[in-house]
Parts: sequence; structure tokens; C-alpha cells
Amino acid sequence: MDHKVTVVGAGHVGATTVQRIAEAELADVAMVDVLADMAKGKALDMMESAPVVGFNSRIEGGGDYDATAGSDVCVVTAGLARKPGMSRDDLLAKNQAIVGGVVEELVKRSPETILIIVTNPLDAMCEVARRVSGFPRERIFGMAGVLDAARMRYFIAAELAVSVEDVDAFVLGGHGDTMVPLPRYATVNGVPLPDLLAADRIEAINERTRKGGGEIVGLLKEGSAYYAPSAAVVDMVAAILRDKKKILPCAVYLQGEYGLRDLFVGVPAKLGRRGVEEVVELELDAGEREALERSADAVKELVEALPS
Ligand code: A3D
Repeated sequence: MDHKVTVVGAGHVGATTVQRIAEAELADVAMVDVLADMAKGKALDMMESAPVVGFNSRIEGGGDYDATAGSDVCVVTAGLARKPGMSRDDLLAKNQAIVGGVVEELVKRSPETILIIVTNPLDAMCEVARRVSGFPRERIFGMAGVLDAARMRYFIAAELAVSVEDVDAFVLGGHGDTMVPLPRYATVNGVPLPDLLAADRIEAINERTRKGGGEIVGLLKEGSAYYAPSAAVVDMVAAILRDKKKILPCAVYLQGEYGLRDLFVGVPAKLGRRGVEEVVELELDAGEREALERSADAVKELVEALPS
């Protein structure tokens, strides 16, 4: 393959991401986990599916970071997942140590890579990775918005009984209960959502979107969502490797956009071969702006809670 992607964490999100990348023949993949044999075993199992599924990507699994050298993109899913009743914020200290250590190993071997952070609490883990890597914001950002928007798109499609392919939606802000679904910018085949659905039904979709992660956690009992999260990561990886210039909501280190500075917040970003190539500023009304500021405050609080 022309490209190489590393995925750290061979758990639910990581391994499913690797499988999706390989099956789409986007890149060769190095899959690293602190449980080296588990990563090795999953990689071997996936390679043994290649003759049947029909893909030529190579997957190498293990615990050695040398296998990651020269990666175009590195995805960090290493960490602990939420358990029922546990907030994303409870994960802060534990995952800070894990993500910091992982990023240090990655950037040593792939100094030009693009880092996509997935580990929760997402926006704070992006800041940990930024500090450790010293990367410019073009090459370090987080996956959350694509997932949150995908959930919203699915809920809209189900409510209106239309194809998911016809539904677009944007979700801004931090990846938590304060995220900001933007129904004004949601469309069904170009028609704005508020023209199609009553305000109370839209608010119910917004609320379900905000609580989408928790809904899955409550049902699974153990662990958290991974099919939709891995699909969202792969959408971003494909946009980068194929230089699509696709506009996707990502957690980006803002530098004055939306009136916010020095903080990772979910905003629409143009993704291409250089990573985040542009932050797209949507016009927000007073209520949307206020909700985004509240969400940014929640991220700021988390970041301030990080031991420096
Ligand atoms: P899980 O299935 O537990 O996998 C995590 C993996 O990380 C395990 O295999 C661990 O062995 C491994 N790991 C732990 N420490 C290290 C280390 N130091 N080095 C390498 N590997 C290590 O969890 P999961 O895959 O379900 O979730 C992974 C992370 O992604 C969690 O923090 C989730 O909360 C987060 N997540 C975020 C989103 C977003 O939308 C932002 C969505 C879904 C999951």
C-alpha cells in the first residue's frame, strides 16, 4: 500500500478501525497495544480474513513502537473506556498518563505524522497530545464531531423515514453533554430540517444526540460504542490520505475562530493531505453562540484540571 496508518489501542474502537482501514485498502496498518499478544493475535486473525474478504493491506500487531515508524496518520484509542455511570471526566487522570506516553513514542518514530486522538475525555486528551507532541494544529486533532453528527443524522433519518444518505448535520463544541447540535444547519436533500420537523421533535433529536454515547454505554453494560466511532475515524483517515478536502466536524485547537483561543473545540474543518487545512466558521445565532461558549467553558475546566 502507498500509505501507512498506526492505530494504538487494539480494543473495541482500535481493532474495528484497523479492520475498516484494511478492508477499504486505505493503507497498511500497525496496531499497537500494551497487551502485545492480544494486538498480535487480532492482527493475525484479520490477515487470515484477507483471502476471503479480498484485501491486500498488511496488518502488523504487537507492542513494539518500531513497527509504527514512518506512519502518515496515527490514531490514538489507547486508554480506558467509560463504564456505566462513569462520566468521561472521571477518565481524565488515567487516560492523561496513557495518551502522553503513547504520543511520545509515536512522534519519536513518525515526526511528520498526523495525529488523530480518540481517547476520552476527548478535548482534554487532544491538549495532552498537543503538549507532548509540540505539533502544529494542522497535524493534531480529535475525532468526536463526525460521530456525534452521524448519530444526529441517523436519528433524523429514522424520524423522517428517509435515507441516511440524504441527511446532513453538524454538531459543534466539546464532546460531552454540552455539545451543540445545529439543527439550523441540518438538511434533508438540501431542505433545512426546521422546514420538515416540529420544534419539539427537533429538540428531542438534539437531546438524544447529546446523550448518544451514554445510551450505548447503558445498553452494552460493559465498554462503550465502537462501530460508529471507528467508522467516524476512518472517514477522517480517508479524507486525509486521499486529500479529499472534506469538511468534517473535528476537535481543533482554535486560534480566535468562533471567538475562542488556545482550546480544542469541535468545529467544521477541511481535512486533506496536510491535515486540518482550514477551519470553517459558520454563522451562529445568539443561542447557538451562547451554547458553544458554554461548551468551550466545560472543555476549559477539564483542561485546567490537567496536572501540568
Ligand atoms: P477498549 O476496548 O478498552 O480498548 C482500549 C485499549 O487500550 C485496550 O486494548 C488497552 O489494552 C489499550 N491500552 C491501555 N493502555 C495502553 C497503553 N499505555 N498503550 C497502548 N495501549 C493501551 O476501549 P475502546 O476501544 O472502546 O475505547 C478506547 C477509548 O476511546 C476510550 O477512552 C473511549 O472512551 C474512547 N472513545 C471515544 C469516542 C469519541 O467519540 C471521542 C468514541 C468511542 C470511544
